[in-house]
Amino acid sequence: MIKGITTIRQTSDAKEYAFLVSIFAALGFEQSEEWQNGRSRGKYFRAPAGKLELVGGKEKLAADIWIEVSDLDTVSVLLKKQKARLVSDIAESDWDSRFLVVEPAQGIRFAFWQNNKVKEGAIEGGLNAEGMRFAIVVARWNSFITERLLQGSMDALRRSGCASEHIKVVRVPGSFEIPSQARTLAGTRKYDAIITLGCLIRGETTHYEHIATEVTRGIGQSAQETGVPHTYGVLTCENLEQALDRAGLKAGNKGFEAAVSAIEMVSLKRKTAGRSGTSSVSSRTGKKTAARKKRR
Ligand code: RBF
Repeated sequence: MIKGITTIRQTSDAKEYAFLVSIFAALGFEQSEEWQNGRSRGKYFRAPAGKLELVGGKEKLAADIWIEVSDLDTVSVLLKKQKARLVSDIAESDWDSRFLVVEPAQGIRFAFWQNNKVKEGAIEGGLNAEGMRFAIVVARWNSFITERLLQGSMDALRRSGCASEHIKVVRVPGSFEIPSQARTLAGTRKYDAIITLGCLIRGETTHYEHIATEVTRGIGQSAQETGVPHTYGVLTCENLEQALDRAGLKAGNKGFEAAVSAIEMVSLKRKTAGRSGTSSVSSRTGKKTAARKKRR
């Protein structure tokens, strides 16, 4: 009998209508064609699921439309980019979630929220690097940037519990040389993951695209051939300013992020690789497994 729920908000003028449409489009909602009749127009935005929730008690609700998302941080960034008025930025709720409230038009409020609990049945890697071994391949070209990426990676590994003696840093001349060295290191089976760091700047490099493509492909190929996780911290930037941003200023440090991803991938591999897992080094002890010994 019941088929669906639609909630409608009436905007006050064409400008407000266009603004709200642009926000919901930017957030990635599935949207319909616009309908029009003599007096009005409208467009709907569809979410994968909907429900009607009744609440009792005295708590004052922050909004009457609650949109559940998988990545609240990105929603916050997108809303700010769109210059939508945030009533309150991300805060913890007392029901194991985080939420923010936005009022992009006078009197029209939405709360976006994300459940803190990992979905049941989903497997994710952890971020404890104790006992893990990493190799970091770093290009000397644009060392002003790549050394900062390296500092970021070391910082992430140490903070996550990786012992300094379990981190091997290997320098290569430029980004083009990263894949072959990564492949060599992965082949030794001494490392749980390989972190690759480099910096290509379009302004300086006539054949920028070719190098970037080759480096990316080569690193991916090494990961696939060896089954050893490789993470990608090779910046491909338009200019030095952009590179500086990504090496520790505005946009975070991509070396740090590459190291965190490496830890997560090692942990994930330990959880998901079955008996036929491609690694022939015991992920926990670093000792050769029976399968490896047999092959020799
Ligand atoms: N390596 C980088 O890591 N980043 C660069 O921006 C970069 N630009 C280059 C520009 C030219 C014209 C050339 C010839 C090389 C460049 N390289 C760069 C070095 C390259 O990755 C490699 O180390 C050398 O070509 C030696 O094989």
